[in-house]
Amino acid sequence: MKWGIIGLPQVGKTTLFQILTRMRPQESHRYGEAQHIGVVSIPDERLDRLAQVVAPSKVTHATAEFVDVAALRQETMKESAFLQNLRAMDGLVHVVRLFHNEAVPHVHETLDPRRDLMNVEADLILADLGVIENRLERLEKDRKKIKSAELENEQGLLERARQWLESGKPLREASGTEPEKKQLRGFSFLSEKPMLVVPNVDEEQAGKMEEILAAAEFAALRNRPRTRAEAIAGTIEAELATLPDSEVTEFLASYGLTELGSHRILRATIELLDLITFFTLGDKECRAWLIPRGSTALQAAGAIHTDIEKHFIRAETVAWEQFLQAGGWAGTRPKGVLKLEGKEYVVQDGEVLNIRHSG
Ligand SMILES: Nc1nc2c(ncn2[C@@H]2O[C@H](COP(=O)(O)OP(=O)(O)OP(=O)(O)O)[C@@H](O)[C@H]2O)c(=O)[nH]1
Ligand SMILES: [Mg+2]
Repeated sequence: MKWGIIGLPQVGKTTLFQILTRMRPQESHRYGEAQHIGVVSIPDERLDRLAQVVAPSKVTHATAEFVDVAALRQETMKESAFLQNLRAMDGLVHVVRLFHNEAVPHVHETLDPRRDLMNVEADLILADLGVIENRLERLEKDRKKIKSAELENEQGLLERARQWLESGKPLREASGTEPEKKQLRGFSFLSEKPMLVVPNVDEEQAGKMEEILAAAEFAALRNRPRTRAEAIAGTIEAELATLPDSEVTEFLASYGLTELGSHRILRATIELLDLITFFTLGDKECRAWLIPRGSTALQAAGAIHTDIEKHFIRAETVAWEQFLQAGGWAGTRPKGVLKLEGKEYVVQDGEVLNIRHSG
């Protein structure tokens, strides 16, 4: 799971990166000039509780990767390296400035989240239109040389996508058949990626996230497919990221907050990509894994290791609560809560899996 943090200059992208990764940018890897990459361990209380029962040598949470890319500007949107980098992301986090700070001028001088949202979306759409134009030109040439239904289909699909984009709508909201969507995904269009909008608000607004998200420009996002909004108060959360865990709850409460912004954002990214979690619980390692919803037991095995997938025999499954109630693996057997499933079994969120395999 790889997310690119995008937005206009000076809106709090690097601040959000620090909040999520608890890294100061100079500590993180540098790729190119203004880009930071960080891996975030995704908190999951279920795994923590399961691990208490199993007491393994190691507990491994699922992870997400966040990339703090350079600001979207006219110039950067023309750099192919910049665009290529964005195309490699699974989703985009768009930080929108709502905070007041005299010391930090806004590129467009005034605070106007609706305008900023539209401008950034327009940039993504334009970049996609560029890709489509190029591809259509090529197709035109190829079709003069060879007659092929496949090329004809692709041309039709791209022309429809172009029309959609020209009406000002992002591809993530376009409808289409599964094969069409899959074919479009092959182009890694920017406006096709799931989008998490993150309004970055003033300290005084920290306790009023609900009200902020209810404002017209953000409420409108709610009904859009594969789009979410989750606000943060950048300066507060950045300060929190430096505190020991024991002090976090109290600090949050003093601002009227109940949960870390990073937790809310991580949850939203998982939901946007429609992922579910399953657990493997061994004496050596207890671990959480993310897989697409609807994945089979065989695919879950493949997420762990291709060898386990190849030599799959059966999967023993048990819901995480039942595992806790049983007090561990030994307890699951007499209680009869363990189910034996085959390759085609569809894994459910929060299940504990023990994959039996040969070799
Ligand atoms: N008051 C206030 N200032 C903030 C907030 N978030 C960020 N800032 C300040 O705004 C400035 C820009 O923040 P960054 O996180 O560096 O913004 P950025 O989007 O990464 O900026 P560029 O990478 O230069 O485009 C810094 O001086 C931050 O301290 C916030 O929530 N409130
Ligand atoms: Mg930055």
